[in-house]
Amino acid sequence: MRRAIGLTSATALAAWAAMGIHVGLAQEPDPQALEEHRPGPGTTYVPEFDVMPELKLAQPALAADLEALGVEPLTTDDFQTAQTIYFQRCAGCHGVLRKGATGKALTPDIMRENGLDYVNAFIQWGSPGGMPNWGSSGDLSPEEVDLMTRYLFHEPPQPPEWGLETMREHWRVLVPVADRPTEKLNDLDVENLFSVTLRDSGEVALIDGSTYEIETILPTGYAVHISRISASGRYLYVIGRDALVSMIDLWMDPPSVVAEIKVGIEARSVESSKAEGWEDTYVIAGAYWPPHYVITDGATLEPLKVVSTRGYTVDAQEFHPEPRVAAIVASHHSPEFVVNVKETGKVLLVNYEDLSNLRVRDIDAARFLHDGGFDSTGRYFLVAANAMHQIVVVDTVDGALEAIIDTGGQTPHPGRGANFVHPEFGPVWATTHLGDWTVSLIGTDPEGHPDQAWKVVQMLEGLGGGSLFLKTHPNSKNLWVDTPLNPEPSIASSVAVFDLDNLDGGYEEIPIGEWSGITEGVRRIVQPEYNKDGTEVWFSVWNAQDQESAIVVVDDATRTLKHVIKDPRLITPTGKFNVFNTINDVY
Ligand code: DHE
Repeated sequence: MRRAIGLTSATALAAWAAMGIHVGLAQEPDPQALEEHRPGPGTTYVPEFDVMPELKLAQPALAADLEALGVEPLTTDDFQTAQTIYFQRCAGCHGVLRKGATGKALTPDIMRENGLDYVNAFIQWGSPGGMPNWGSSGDLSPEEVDLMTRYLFHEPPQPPEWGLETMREHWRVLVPVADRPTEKLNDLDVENLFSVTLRDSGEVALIDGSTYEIETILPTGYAVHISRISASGRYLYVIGRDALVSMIDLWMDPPSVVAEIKVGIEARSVESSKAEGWEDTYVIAGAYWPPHYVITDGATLEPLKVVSTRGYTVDAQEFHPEPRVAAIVASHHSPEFVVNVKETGKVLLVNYEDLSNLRVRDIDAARFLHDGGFDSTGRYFLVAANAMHQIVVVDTVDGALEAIIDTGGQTPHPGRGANFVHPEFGPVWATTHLGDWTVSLIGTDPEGHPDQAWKVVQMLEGLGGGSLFLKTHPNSKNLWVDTPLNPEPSIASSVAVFDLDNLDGGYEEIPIGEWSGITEGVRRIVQPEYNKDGTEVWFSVWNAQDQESAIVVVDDATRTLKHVIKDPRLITPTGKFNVFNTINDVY
């Protein structure tokens, strides 16, 4: 018989009280405390392992004394269900191997020290440290809370590694280089093409920036995360969450996938070499699992070099078994990729001149690096250490840490950020925040404006928390900021726009969701992206898979609706990448 885990037992209440939460006479936390622990944008916007839940991982052997501890063994079905829930909800913070990341380590030895009821209370009620209240919020049923409690007392399953040989087995050249066109065969204005992620259908749409026509829709990996373009502008590389990199030849008529490689099990980043003399030579992809990056041939995606990111954290200098690769960018100045490693907090400058004698400059930054972009000169790379509420600045010319800045807001999330010249403080780079309504402007000109360099020179107040991306363009006087994860639907479906000449004047709220003409769904508005000339800004209206979505094109100068792109094939559009702006890091 399974032992019921009593949440109102003395142990559970002690656990809750130990977390510093008021426990009322009814033996349940008061509603206000509970509300503070609801999963919010900050706690739910963490890596989800979408592909791993599907894996049939071997169930580790059972510890002999588990039953004596009151933990009923898991059946094979229970194990698979718990594994799915764990990878979807927990692994992002606690790690695939449960050794801890932004969340605490959850290994069976620690569970045993805490005891069954304590662990159960944690999952049920959450904690002031940021653990969401999965049970009392209704996200997990009582049976699932019980199941997850028991799961944590079992050894974690070990997902497979993914070496060069496995990669080669998952590498396909669909159109060999010799069979590809020697000149552009289509009449597309490639520089003003947009590559649009159709998240839930596992495709990208290529949309003409002038006619708004969907030129083609191509099958890719699942939920492509980003698109990057080779320096020549010919090849488009996309990476799915399932770590499948697809290489699209934009010279073909229509543009087609010419090569594919699966570089691991879970991934988010891909980039192409951009330095002079190295245009289109290499592609790099970074994985969440296994924790590594891979350099491939730029024309065929043949895997050439796999490098693990396992190692020691920047602060405590403790070993971390699964440091995920977050943002990767290519330096335009030198033959280097800038690789950001989340859990160790290191920025790696990977010099690709000699892959057999790889030179990697290992820069101590801050933990949990996520997303970022260059300043307007392309010399400095700015990346969010989001859980530390900091921005790290790396000088890619000197190859050294330049600064670590407290942004003043909660959980910076810049995307690639936004560069413009502030009327008072000179060149700045902006980040929005996931955890509050602020936008921070950081001075980026150490020579011309030394007093402002690497300082937050101004903070703007936007629509609300749950903001992910912001964008401007050198030809624009606007700064657009989205709020797709705000819990209030009217805010999630609107954006804020600031006048760069009058930043103190506050924002104008633009109801993009309403402009789309779509009446169903939350209509989350995500990721502003400019056309090549900087005269239009495009927004995704991101609804659920079975609901209508769209792309809304706004005239930048007048801030008025210009066009709505609707098509039944536009399923869950999220990221959009204009070819010219992406190659040249214009943002
Ligand atoms: Fe992203 C960029 C990781 C959720 C849309 N996202 C990035 C980057 C990383 C990352 C590491 C930087 C890549 C680079 O520059 O090389 N994203 C993650 C996560 O771990 C997270 C939090 C959860 C997950 O499991 O993936 C996550 N991201 C999302 C979403 O839910 C979004 C809104 C929709 C989606 O498609 O999944 C989303 N992420 C994006 C977009 C970019 C991005 C559109 C690129 C923005 C840009 O302008 O460069």
